[in-house]
Amino acid sequence: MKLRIIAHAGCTDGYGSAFVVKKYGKYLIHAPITKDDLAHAEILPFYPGDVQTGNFAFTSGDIVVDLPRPKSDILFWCDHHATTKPESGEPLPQNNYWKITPSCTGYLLDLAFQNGLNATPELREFQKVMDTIDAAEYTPAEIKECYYSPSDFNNLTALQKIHAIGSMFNTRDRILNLEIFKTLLTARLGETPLSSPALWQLNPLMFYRAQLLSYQEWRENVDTYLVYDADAKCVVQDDRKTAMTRGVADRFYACIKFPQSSYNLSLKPIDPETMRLGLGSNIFHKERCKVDLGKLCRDVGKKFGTGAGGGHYYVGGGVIKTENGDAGIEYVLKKLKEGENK
Ligand SMILES: [Mn+2]
Repeated sequence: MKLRIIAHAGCTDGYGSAFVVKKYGKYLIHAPITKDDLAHAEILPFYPGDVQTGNFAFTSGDIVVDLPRPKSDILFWCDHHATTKPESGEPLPQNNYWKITPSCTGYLLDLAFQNGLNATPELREFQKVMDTIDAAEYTPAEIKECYYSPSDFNNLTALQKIHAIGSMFNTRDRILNLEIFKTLLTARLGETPLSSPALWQLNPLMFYRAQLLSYQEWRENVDTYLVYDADAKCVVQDDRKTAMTRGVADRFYACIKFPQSSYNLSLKPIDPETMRLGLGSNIFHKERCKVDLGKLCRDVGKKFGTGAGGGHYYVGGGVIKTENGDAGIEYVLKKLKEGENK
């Protein structure tokens, strides 16, 4: 059977999810598929909007993970985003899974464990760090370890190792990122990415060293225009205010620089017509988050874009039209302020 694994592009959890279905699919997919089918599955990195717009023709051999559920029948679907919750009353068909969990990778591993996969210490460790990364459950010390230079590159923790792998498909070149994402999943897979020889031969440390320098460069540039809106308790990063974006975005910098904040909002031009709006809560103070940010982003995508938007309670994103940039920011800040006064 011709299989395709369609996973969340540019996302470490998307990568981890694709890894788990490819390696342990026989514990997950109830269908007559062989090890060979899985080993030869084509890898397609997609963004959530690619599924939501409905322009892609899915087939009955498609495995979709960490992404919204396609409208047509596919082989297997698993997701953990609040905004992709299936309508209530509609029972999910076989091989379809949805639940709010810290990471989709961790959810898939739990399903595989239930079906007889032996939960080895390495698999457990992989699951734990994927949950930390995707649910942003880092301690401030872990953020320092993963986003600033580690004291010892030769003795990375499991968390740092996964960051090093993620750095390979988070360069400034989108096409290269997609190619690396596919290549990492096409090579022979070890027990987990932490110990896959083919992957570590590609020298993730080289990418990670560069990424950490790129984070630093980005932080220095963003310092010139990152502002704090005290009324909305929100840090605002409007990339239209910089002539040139430099380095690679450190998505938790706002929480480090403005510890008093509850939220952070970013607006990034994608092309002349569209911009990406990202919204997150302060990861060290999630208790301050009074608004369902995934839902708000879904509204924003519908109201100011062409419909792409969603996420989790504590973090979300969406695509808006360039001409709606100011209105999108204003709307979000207004909703955050209303949340404070509720
Ligand atoms: Mn995820």
